[in-house]
Amino acid sequence: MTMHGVFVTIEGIEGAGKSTAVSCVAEWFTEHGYDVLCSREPGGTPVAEDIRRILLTSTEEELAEPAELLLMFAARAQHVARGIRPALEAGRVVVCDRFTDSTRAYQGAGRGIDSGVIESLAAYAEQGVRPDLTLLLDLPVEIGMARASARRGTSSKDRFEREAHAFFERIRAGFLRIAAADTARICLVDASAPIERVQAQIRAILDDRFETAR
Ligand code: T5A
Repeated sequence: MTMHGVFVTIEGIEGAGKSTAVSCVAEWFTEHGYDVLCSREPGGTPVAEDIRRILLTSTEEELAEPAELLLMFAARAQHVARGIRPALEAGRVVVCDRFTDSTRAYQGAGRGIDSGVIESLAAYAEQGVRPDLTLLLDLPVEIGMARASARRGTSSKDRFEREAHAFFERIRAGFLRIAAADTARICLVDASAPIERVQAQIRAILDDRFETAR
C-alpha cells in the first residue's frame, strides 16, 4: 500500500531539546492543516513502551550490548508496524522523537557495534518506512547534560545517562557524520541557541521543505 503521510524525526544527544522540537514541528503542521501524530522511540505503542522500560532501567543484571541493540529494533519494528505505518497510510504527519539514526549514533558510534549489522536490522525492522525529514539538534555535550540534569531534578539517571562523557562525545560526532552523509534528508539545527532561535530555525526548514510542496 502506498503511504501518503509525512514522517519527520528529531535526533540529538541527551538534553538537546528534542521534546521541545517535537511540539514545535507538530504545531507547524497543525497550523498548516495536517493531522499530526507525535511519538517517541524507544516506545510509541504499549508493547514498545514495555520494551523502553527494560532498555532505560538499570538493574543488577547488566544488559548485554547485542540484547540492547535487538531490543531497540524490537521496539522499532512494533512501533513501525502498529503505530507509524498505519498513521502514514491514513495520510497523517508522524513526528517522532528519535528513530534509527539514534541506533546508528548510540549503538554504532557509541558502543562500537558494526554498521553492517545495524543496517540489516534497520531494513528488516523499518519495512520500507523511512523519514522524509530528520532534524538533528546539535549542541556541545556539556550543555545537553546540564539541561537534562536540570530537567531531571531529583529523579535518578536512566541507564544511558549513567554513561561517561566520552560516550556522548562519540555519539555527537556519530550524529554529525550521519548528517554529513545524507544532507538531502537530514538538516542540522544549532540547538545551543535560546529556545526561540531554535524554533525559528525549525520553522524556516519546514517552510522551505513543505510550504512549496502543498
Ligand atoms: N536510544 C534511543 C538508543 O541508545 N538507541 C536508540 O535507537 C534510541 C531510539 C532514550 C534513550 O535511549 C537511547 C538514547 C537515550 O539515552 P529519551 O527519552 O529520548 O531516551 O532521552 P533523552 O534524549 O535523554 O531525552 P531528554 O528529555 O533528556 O532530552 P530532549 O528531549 O532532547 O530535551 P527536552 O526537550 O526535554 O529539553 C531538556 C530541557 O532543556 C530545556 C527544556 O525546557 C528542558 O527543560 N531546553 C532548553 N533550554 C535552553 N535552551 C534551549 N534551546 C532549550 N531547549 C530545551
